[in-house]
Amino acid sequence: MKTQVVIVGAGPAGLLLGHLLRAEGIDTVIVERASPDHILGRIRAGVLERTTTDLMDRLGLGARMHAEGLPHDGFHLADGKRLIRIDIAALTGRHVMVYGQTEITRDLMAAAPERGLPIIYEAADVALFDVDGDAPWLTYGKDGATHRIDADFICGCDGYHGPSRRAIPASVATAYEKIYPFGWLGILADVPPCNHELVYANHERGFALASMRSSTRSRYYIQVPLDEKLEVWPDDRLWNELAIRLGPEAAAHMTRGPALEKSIAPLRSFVFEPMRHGRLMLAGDSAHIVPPTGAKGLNLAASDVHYLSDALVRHYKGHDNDAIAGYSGKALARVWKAERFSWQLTRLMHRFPENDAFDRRMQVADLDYIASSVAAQTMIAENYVGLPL
Ligand code: FAS
Ligand code: PHB
Repeated sequence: MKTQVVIVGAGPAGLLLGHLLRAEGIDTVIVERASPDHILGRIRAGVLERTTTDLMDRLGLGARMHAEGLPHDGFHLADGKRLIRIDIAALTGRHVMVYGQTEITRDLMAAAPERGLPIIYEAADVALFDVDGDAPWLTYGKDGATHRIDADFICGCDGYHGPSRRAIPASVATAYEKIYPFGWLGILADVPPCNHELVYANHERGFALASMRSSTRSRYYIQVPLDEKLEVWPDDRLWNELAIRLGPEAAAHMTRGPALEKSIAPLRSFVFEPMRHGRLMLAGDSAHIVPPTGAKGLNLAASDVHYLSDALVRHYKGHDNDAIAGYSGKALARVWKAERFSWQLTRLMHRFPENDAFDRRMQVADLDYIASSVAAQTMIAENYVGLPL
């Protein structure tokens, strides 16, 4: 098969990019390892920046998001005693949209057939070739045969564990990584949220987050040791711990219920440079990972795709090759600012094993300062809603 752009990965980055290119008449194929059900079974992000919702609107695929999503004008930081509201609407003039990544993925997958965006699911052993030439190609296995796709460009949207990043020679690449000494244990339950907005809590016992997917479905997280096993967290123990860590105000309104899903995710900060090598471009988690504390992961994938689709359209429509050459630098400038915010909020809100009493007092003083300073709250708010593109 020959096409203009072949995309590896049908997560949010690959699906958004594929739709944006097809909307401009650029021939595009997506090659995805998993089945649609497996992709939709992954519970991930929940908070969308305007960057992401604007892309869905630009594609004319935002109707369900606006009908079922929850616009939020603020969120809370908690220190075990009180809630500190960050009024993002008053401080930035913007809001965020609470609408699960699963639903974004569902909307994009459903629209692919009618928009001429072929997605090859259950494609095994994807391998990339000649990415530094001007005729890259890839192979994959399906139905007992090996298939080849030749393209002008390959876009690696295959997440942290995909093959695309590894097709860039180590001699030209630099990877930056910080692995946090804890993970997040998440629970999804069909119970109403304990608060109408998100609550990020730093408690003596550790971090907790009260989030949601709708007015009847809640998503909660607690910080757990890296080697924690799900088996030691039956639902009752988890609900009790959430009530303690989120503080009395949130706990008073907490409804308990059986877990629909429970999982532990490790936390890391990771950036891979460059995000382009020859005719291979990386977007989303294939190039960077943030701890979910700042709700940036999915939204960074969207901003990468905003820049990358623009560069590819300029290449094909305006014969402007500078845009392709400039993609990596442009995307990384925004990536590093989101990495900073996510790292800063993670340090502020979590208990690190090496933290001593002084470190704890610094966190408490930090939260106290934020509670009293519009400037401090504005810094947090403008990063949370998403910095300008
Ligand atoms: P994705 O990982 O979503 O998609 C990559 C796609 O490539 C997948 O469908 C995968 O099957 C496919 N693929 C991989 N290898 C392949 C191969 N060899 N061949 C073909 N296809 C291949 N972000 C937040 O903002 N908030 C959160 O709460 C949050 N929670 C998260 C929890 C977990 C457990 C994880 C892993 C991530 C979480 N994230 C969160 C971040 C997450 O939302 C990502 O930022 C987002 O999925 C990025 O989208 P993609 O870049 O498309 O990568
Ligand atoms: C979620 O709802 O899954 C969520 C929300 C905000 C975050 C992380 C996760 O910062």
